[in-house]
Amino acid sequence: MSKSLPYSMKDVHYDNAKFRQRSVSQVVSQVLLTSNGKRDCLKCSTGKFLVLLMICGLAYLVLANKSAVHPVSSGMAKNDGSKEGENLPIHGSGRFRRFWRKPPRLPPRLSPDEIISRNRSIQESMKRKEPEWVARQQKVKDAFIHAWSGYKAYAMGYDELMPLSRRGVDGLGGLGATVIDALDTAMIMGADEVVYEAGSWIEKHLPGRIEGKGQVNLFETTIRVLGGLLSAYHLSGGDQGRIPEHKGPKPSVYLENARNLADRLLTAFTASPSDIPYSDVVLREKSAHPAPDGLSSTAEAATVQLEFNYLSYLTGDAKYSVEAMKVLQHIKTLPKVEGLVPIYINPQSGHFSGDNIRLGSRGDSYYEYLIKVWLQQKGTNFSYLYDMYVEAIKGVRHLLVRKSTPNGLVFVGELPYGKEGGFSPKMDHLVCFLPGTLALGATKGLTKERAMRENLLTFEDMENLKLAEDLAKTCIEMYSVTSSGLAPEIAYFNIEQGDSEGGPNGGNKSSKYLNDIIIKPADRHNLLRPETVESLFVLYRITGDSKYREWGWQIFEAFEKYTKIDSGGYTSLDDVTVIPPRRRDKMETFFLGETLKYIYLLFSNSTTIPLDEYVFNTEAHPIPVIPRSR
Ligand code: DMJ
Repeated sequence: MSKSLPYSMKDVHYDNAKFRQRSVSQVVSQVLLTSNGKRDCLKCSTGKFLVLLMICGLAYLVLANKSAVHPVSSGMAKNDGSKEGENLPIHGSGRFRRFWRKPPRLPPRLSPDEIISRNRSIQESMKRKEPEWVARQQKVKDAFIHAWSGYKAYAMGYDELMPLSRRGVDGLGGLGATVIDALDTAMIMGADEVVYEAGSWIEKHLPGRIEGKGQVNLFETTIRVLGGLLSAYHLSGGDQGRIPEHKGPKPSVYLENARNLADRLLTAFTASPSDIPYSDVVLREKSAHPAPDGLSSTAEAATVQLEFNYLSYLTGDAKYSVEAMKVLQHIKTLPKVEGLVPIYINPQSGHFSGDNIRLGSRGDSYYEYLIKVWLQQKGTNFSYLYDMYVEAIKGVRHLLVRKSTPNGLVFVGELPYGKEGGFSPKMDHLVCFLPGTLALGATKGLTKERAMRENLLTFEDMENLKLAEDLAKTCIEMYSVTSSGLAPEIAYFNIEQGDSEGGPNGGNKSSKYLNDIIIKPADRHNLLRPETVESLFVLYRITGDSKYREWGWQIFEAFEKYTKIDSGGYTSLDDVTVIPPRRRDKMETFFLGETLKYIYLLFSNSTTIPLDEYVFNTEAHPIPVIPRSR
């Protein structure tokens, strides 16, 4: 398989930004050497000589023009901290140094294409007035209340609802995961009754569950339950959050439960002989053990730090943060493949296991937390996380990003046998978290406009933002390509020249990408996952482009049409390529915790959970950025 299509600068239309970073000499020679005469001229040595002569002549003219360079006044020099000796007039060889030195980097500007598309978006959103988005947002809130009503009627206190058989099931250890995952969504939406019901259940039942339940998975329990409790504590005003008025118990109830739970989860770290925690904890015994195959998922071990750090901040007890951060400090020291890591790690040895590299299951949120933990700890000494993130994304672009044929969708594939093995054009829906993470990493939560105005974006940031937008488009096409308008769990992308397998049976025949996206029979299910709407939300906040809102609405409508159950709740599907799609009888907790929350926020204004003040944990629980002063 060809490896000749890495996603790199040549695919990015930011010539404007590239150009603005070049020195005068580079610009002059580029102009000369890219003119029409280039080919003919360079064929003969006289031509080459003439071109050189022109460059030298131009250089001389520029230098002659700049011969009188005035020093800055010493007063100013002191103000900006420079030494007096540095302010001597520039003479002789100094002129040359000045000439060859790169000019100060100017802020990248929007390309003409971007300006046109932005203006179009603004006009479109003017057409669709804000009240319409408010009405749509209300529909999302109604959907949330419908989901909750099914859960409350048939599964209250269970982890998940089985909406078709109208009963509950404990798939996550029995802590009532849906109650806790849904709570902060209800707070954000102002669904007071749900806040009251969920809050009261937590106050009454959760302490007993934490003390009495058996085995839970460290990662799932941290991101859903611990994350949900911490966010509820903050949003209910526990640490002067933004929504001080709420129904339900005192905020301290959430923090006490969080602490009690985390004290037990900590055994996963302390029982392990390395810095990598065991995957499972037995809550009532306060003990921990490895998974049956002895391995931890890399993403799981590296996706608990936001939650443990915030708990340490709130309680003043450093032990949670210390244990969790050891994982990332340890992974920093391990050999990687251009910043990319295998999806398994051995808690006995502390080393990676196998060569399988992917940004889908078991790999995904490792990359997400590198940048988010750094953002959470802004201003402190965690710059190694930012460096790891930057290196990893370079690796993603170089080794994993390709374009499909015939229509050039940009996608992220896998290296199941490492860098030396073959490339697999497989992309899990889970990878659709990446556009949002890339956009966040580029602007650090600011709008693109502001980041550009303040000259905060490097060329690489621009490149990552462009990749984010391309990947978001691919993710939305994974929905549009099926008959139901809902994405499959996994898609393969056509990278062969010539005919493909002809797209999914029962695919949406109006999709231009039928030949680019292949959906295998075993991968046609949909678990109501949030990753695409998560990225649409982040990209909308950052770019202001209303197409992301329109795409989110399309997805919401498809959920409404095919997954809503009249008696209450929404269900996962078995096959998104047939109409009507076969149904699966499960409402995952993240449908309330993440999917509906992100769609709701997509239609909200940017002051609701601003992206430069909060980081969302991987289960969409907003956690405030830790203030610098403490
Ligand atoms: C969620 O539990 C989290 O987003 C996790 O990081 C990945 N999988 C699910 C949602 O799909």
